Amino acid sequence: ANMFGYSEPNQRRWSRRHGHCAGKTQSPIALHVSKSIPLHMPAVDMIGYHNLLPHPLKLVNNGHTVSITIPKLDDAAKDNGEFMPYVRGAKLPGEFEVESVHFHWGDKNNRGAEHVVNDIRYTMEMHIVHRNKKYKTMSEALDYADGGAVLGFFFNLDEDDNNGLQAINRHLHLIPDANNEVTLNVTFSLASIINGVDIDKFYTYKGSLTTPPCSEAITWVLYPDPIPISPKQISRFRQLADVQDGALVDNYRQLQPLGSRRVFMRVG
Ligand code: BO1
Ligand code: ZN
Repeated sequence: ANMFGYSEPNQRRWSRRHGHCAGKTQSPIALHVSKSIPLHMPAVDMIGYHNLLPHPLKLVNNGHTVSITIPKLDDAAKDNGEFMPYVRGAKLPGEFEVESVHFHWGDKNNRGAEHVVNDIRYTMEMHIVHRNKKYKTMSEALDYADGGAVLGFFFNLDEDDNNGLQAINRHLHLIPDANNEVTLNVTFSLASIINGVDIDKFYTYKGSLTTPPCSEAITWVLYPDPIPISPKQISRFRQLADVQDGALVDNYRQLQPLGSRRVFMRVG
């Protein structure tokens, strides 16, 4: 089983079983406007982000995070003209189809996000995980530097509920323990969750999965403009249980060295 823990001593042991976790291009990192290279590049094209996601959507507590797994389209759906949402543009090396969505959050409001933006550690970070269309499966894609793209979004506390997030949030009580899953009967769009974010403003760099196997296969795109989440909504995440029946909180990896990499920031 892919067991791993987020305590500091546990994170230091990840590379024993997963050698890539000790690599030189790991994620997450600290992002700074003053340390980034301004670049004229197109924004990310998010194609089909307004479409309702295909059925049956599954919401899973896997003990490390809450993940929305998006089913592959069958031939009938494809014949019907349906397609998976995908992204291209910016510095993405190809077209990337959406695979899943998951979250990283804290036990306290001042932590939870994986990337740190201009010295701010936000309350939560959402990852929309995509696979390069030239690879058939995510596990195949993770063997290649151009295999994956993750769009990262940050959340900060606001008194009002975030309506877009409610489609997920109101089902969290149905998956209290590790390995619980529920099929969502209501569907929703990716655009509804990121509604309001300025998608023209982002950082991008080459990095890795932030969990074992830490594959160095990811083009990261991070949107610094945070999305609101209410105290009640974040408390639902914090009430979930992890693999060892403790609270599933602080599921974020320590910052990794930038090394010789460069971070780019879009300028119009
Ligand atoms: S993250 O976005 O860097 N936190 C991240 C971390 C781990 C994965 C994805 C994103 N894991 C992979 C699994 C695959 C699975 C895929 C899509 O997620 O290794 O087996 O297909 O859900
Ligand atoms: Zn993640």
